Amino acid sequence: MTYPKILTIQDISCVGQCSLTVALPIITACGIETCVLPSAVLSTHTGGFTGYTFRDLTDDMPAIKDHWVKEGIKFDAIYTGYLGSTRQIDYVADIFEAVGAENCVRIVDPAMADNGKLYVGFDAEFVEAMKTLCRKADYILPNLTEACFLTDTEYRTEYDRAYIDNLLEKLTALGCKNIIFTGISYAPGTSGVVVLENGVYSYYEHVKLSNSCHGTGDIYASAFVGALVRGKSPYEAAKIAADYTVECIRATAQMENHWYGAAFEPVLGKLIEAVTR
Ligand code: PXL
Repeated sequence: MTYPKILTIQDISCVGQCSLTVALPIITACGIETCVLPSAVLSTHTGGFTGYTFRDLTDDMPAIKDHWVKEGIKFDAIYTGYLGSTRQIDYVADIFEAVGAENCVRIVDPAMADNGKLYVGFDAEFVEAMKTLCRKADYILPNLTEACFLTDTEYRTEYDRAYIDNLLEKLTALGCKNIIFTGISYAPGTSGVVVLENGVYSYYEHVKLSNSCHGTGDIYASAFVGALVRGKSPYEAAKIAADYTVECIRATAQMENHWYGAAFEPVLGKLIEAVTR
């Protein structure tokens, strides 16, 4: 059995079922050694809580990288999510170069926006820096809002295939290689994921549940990374991640007052089954 080692760089939101508290268990459950570099520590995520603490860890990054280089530590994949500052993006680009093993797969989730808006704390300068990181990735996983910010395109809630194709063309022109474009709905009651692999378009449609949950982008990206690193094709990994995310949203709908995240734990078994099949 191959035993890949990956590095994920994103924040620790101590409470809130997102970023590292989602990525670490999900990727680990896929049978992959998962190393972490926390970009920041927050008491909760920023989507709906107020008064949260925020400890930016940007200044710790160069020394952590230097230590890994000294130890000869290399990763088979590097996956980035929510990053704590614009300056941090330069350090992450450096980490991509310094500790990527031969054939290292670099996956960037440009986690910075949803529902037409940037998350609290992000600005145009951050978006510009994120464009440069996306160019360095083998896979990016934007939602519709993030794709619009990355391409300076107007965000629409109603759209057609031509609108999505235009976004894909602009992302490709920006230098993005393979694009896993989540939450794309062409018909009422359904949603789906567009996979643009080496310029070839495919689409996996799935049911759209009425309750949307915070943090599903992180669940999706983590499951995609887990399946991809386990050797699934990009399309198969995109499908596995979509089916798993739908199960998480369904499980959350059974719960009262669970507004801040999605219950990914009770259905982890289904993901393990899908990646090991
Ligand atoms: O799920 C994305 C995310 C990650 N980390 C923090 C966030 C968010 C979204 O709001 O606030 C801290």
